[in-house]
Amino acid sequence: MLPRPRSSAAFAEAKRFIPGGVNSPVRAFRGVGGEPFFVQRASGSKIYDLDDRELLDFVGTWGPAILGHAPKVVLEAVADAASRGVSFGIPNALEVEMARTICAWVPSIEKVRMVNSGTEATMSCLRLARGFTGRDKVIKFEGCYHGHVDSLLVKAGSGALTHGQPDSAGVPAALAALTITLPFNDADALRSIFARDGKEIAAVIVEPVPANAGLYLPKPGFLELLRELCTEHGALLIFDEVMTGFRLAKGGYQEICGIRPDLTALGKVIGGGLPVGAFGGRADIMDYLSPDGPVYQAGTLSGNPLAMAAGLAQLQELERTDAYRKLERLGAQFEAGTREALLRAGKKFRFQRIGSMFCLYFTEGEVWNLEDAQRSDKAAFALYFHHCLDAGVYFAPSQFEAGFLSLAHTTADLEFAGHVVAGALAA
Ligand code: KE4
Repeated sequence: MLPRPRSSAAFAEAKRFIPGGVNSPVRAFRGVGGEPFFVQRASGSKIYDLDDRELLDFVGTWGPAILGHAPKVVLEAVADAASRGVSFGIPNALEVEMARTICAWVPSIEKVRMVNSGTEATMSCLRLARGFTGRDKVIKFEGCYHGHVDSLLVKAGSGALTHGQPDSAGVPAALAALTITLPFNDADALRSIFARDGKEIAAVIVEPVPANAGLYLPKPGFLELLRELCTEHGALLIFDEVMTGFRLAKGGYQEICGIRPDLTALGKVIGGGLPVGAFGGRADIMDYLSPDGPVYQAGTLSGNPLAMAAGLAQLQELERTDAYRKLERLGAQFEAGTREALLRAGKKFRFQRIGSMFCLYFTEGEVWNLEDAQRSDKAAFALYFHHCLDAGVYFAPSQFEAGFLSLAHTTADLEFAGHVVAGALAA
């Protein structure tokens, strides 16, 4: 690992005041060892660390940077909005424009409410589903991560999985007992749980493309079965599209798979890099929210004008530039480069991709669920990660995270990444 003296000094200082030296656990590099670098600035597909090293970025602040870092359209929109004030706590037109855009882009969303993070979005979906159905039990899938919601920090993915805390301390056993966890893609397990508890289930929450244990895909028919069983038993289907929303298609993965969830959680891309989440769905359900309905949900900075301006500018740019076709082309090029590198190194590791999201698992077997993903060789992944980082390519610092491409990635960037990956695999 190359020395990064300025980042090391900054990290030592950070650890004096911030738990683990980070404001979010996955940033601590515990999944790969070593210390995190500190960012000085970022632009386009590149990040520049405190030691003035340039890094080609495949994390994209965990998904929001779909246009690349500091896109001009977003910076200008934020500056313009800021000139009129940074927060009002009173309705403003930008909130309505964002709500109208989301409802136009995601057909299953008839009404939507803005929040400040993906966690708030999923947490609100859960409370709303329980309030609407009058039921308490929820189903989630092992390895799926829906933010640090008490009810959903049960066999969770992402940082919880990386740090071996999929069942976090501090979550009351009585509450965790209301959360049923099943293996993803296991149709039999799903059928039997609904046969046993169907009338007690308020909702099923799922990442339609789980990307918090690396990246794996739904087997044909699995999400359709989920929709069918929820409808049959009066449970709500919640798609957590915090990561896939506006990333895989204008209408998220639900546009691709053609399944209409009852509620959808959104985040990341929608904020253009500023703190934004949202949740929406059927109007009859959303109208259960305060002030019209009995389910309380609120937020001082929800619909913040700067965040709305940033998010709208990003979404409008995606629509203007035919983004999803370009992102698919970039993804295919990156995949071809990675597969060629694997071939040259004589490695049969599992590369999985959808659109601009990908994961290279250090296992040769297929990966359809958490159990498959955990067969990966984490130590080998850590060596690969640091080899790439030292060579100037930054992948997610955990085997249990997805990687992201942006519209700022160039053909030259991807060719460079291919060479670095080949070197790391051959090391
Ligand atoms: P936030 O509360 O972190 O904005 O969103 C939580 C969340 C909800 N649902 C899905 C599908 C998510 O992927 C996330 C957050 N993703 C992680 C990355 N795997 C955020 C990175 C972090 O925790 O620092």
